[in-house]
Amino acid sequence: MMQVIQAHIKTIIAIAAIGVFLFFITIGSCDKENLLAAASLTSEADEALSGGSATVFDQTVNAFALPVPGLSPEDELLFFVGNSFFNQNWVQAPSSTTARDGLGPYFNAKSCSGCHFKDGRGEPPATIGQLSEGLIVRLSIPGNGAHGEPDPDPMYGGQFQDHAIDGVAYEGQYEIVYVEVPGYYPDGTSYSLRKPQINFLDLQYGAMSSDIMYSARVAPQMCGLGLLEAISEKDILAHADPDDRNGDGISGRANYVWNAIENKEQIGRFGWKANQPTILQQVSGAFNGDIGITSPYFKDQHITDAQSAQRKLVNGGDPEIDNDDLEKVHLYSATLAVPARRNVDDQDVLSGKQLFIKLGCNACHLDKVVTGNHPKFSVLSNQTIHPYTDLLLHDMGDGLADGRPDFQASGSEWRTPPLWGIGLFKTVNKHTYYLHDGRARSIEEAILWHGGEASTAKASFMQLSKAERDQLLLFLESL
Ligand code: HEC
Ligand code: HEC
Ligand SMILES: [Ca+2]
Ligand SMILES: [Ca+2]
Ligand SMILES: [Ca+2]
Repeated sequence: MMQVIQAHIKTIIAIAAIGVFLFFITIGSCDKENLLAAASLTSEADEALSGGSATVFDQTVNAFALPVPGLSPEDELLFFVGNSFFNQNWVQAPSSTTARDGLGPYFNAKSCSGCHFKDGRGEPPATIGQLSEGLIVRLSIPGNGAHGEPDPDPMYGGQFQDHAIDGVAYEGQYEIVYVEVPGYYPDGTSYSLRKPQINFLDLQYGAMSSDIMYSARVAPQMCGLGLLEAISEKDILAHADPDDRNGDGISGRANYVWNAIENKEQIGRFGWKANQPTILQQVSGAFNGDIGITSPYFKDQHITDAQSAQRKLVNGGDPEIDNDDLEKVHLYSATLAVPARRNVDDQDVLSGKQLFIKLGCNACHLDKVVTGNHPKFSVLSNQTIHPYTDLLLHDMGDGLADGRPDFQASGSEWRTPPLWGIGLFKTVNKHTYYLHDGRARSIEEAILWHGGEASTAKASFMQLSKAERDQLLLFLESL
């Protein structure tokens, strides 16, 4: 009996000793130098499930292209028909293929997937005059329309189309030229950022307004959009801090934009400046502006009064895509699943995750959000997701400013983009261009462009050791 008790006491002492040992290791790890030597870190339960149960485990070129698991068989069928509408090229009317004629007269690409290739991230053009692989240039002049929308250029409208159907002159061409801006980390490591400059060329309809403002934007990855739509307005606003009352230098605010389909003002969620309230309006707007296809919601061809000669051209029907087919593309766009994270248990990835929080990146790139009720797809409701966005606008400083307000977003404000999937562009899209206009050639460059409200986070990133910076980047690659 005595021996048993003694044995127990020995065990207790041993456990206590291990406890004290671990305690000191933990204390030590708060010290920056010791981060690498930290005791083994563990991932949270379900950490890999970025989209909750709307997550898929494909890591191939199809990682962004799959439906959320658990759709009804009818919806799954609509998803695949929607997918073919998303991929197919529209053709000039008149044509024997009446289901997909009506391209243009002005356009940037012939299909959605021309820009959202494999539902992934678009890229800036490599050569002048090529069909867009994801970049569009929005235009406006100072002032606002009746619903707070940007005022279009009288001649070229709200978007610059560098393509047109046979017999019509395109609006013009553009080139993007880059200037290298070198810099150094405090530890002496050098880097270089490329600053883009757009030049309009060969304008076919006269000069643009002298006070023209323009904004180049690449196509975002399409995954998880329905989940973002399912987040309640209340939960978005809970993170807004327009007057920075908590004094952390970060003052996210919602964009309020016009829902032209339901005739009401609403929080914007989609697009780089959160200038679109719903997936349906974004999709209909894309058909209209990017491809030249009219729909029940955008009944007019995307041409300005100054271009009204084109109204007499043959169109592809009235409207060119009907409600049924539009709904299929809408369903498709709302039910693309989110790819699961990779390497969540890797010690460097886990250290990188700790750094992400320590640097305050998650003040804007929220790591955990719970969706509300999705009116149509219950699989998207009440999901714990890791989108790494607050869907709010932040002033990102002069370096990233486009100088073109969009509804209530100023010329230097951008919506925090979701970071889910950003480690897969290389696989899906064969490039690693980041930020609104694809100027960053790597995730590292994207961080180095942060300014304004994110200045402190950027400065703290720069203060890290090279090994720590690599850990943070490994974490971001795992998203
Ligand atoms: C010419 C290139 C191009 C084409 C073609 C195109 N898009 Fe886009 N798409 C973009 C760009 C650029 C944005 C970001 C727009 C902005 O920020 O103002 C975008 C944004 C979106 C978004 C919002 C994504 C988000 O994360 O906020 C959706 C949804 C979308 N597009 C769907 C479509 C659909 C559906 C089609 C086909 C009807 C289509 N797009 C065609 C370039 C394109
Ligand atoms: C004040 C809010 C804020 C903070 C803090 C912040 N970001 Fe961002 N982040 C943004 C916004 C807004 C953009 C988009 C800017 C643009 O495209 O011009 C962005 C873009 C990015 C991108 C590129 C995403 C893409 O899809 O192209 C990455 C990567 C990123 N941030 C990582 C980080 C990291 C890492 C940190 C911490 C060191 C951080 N961010 C801190 C707001 C923030
Ligand atoms: Ca048309
Ligand atoms: Ca135009
Ligand atoms: Ca604040």
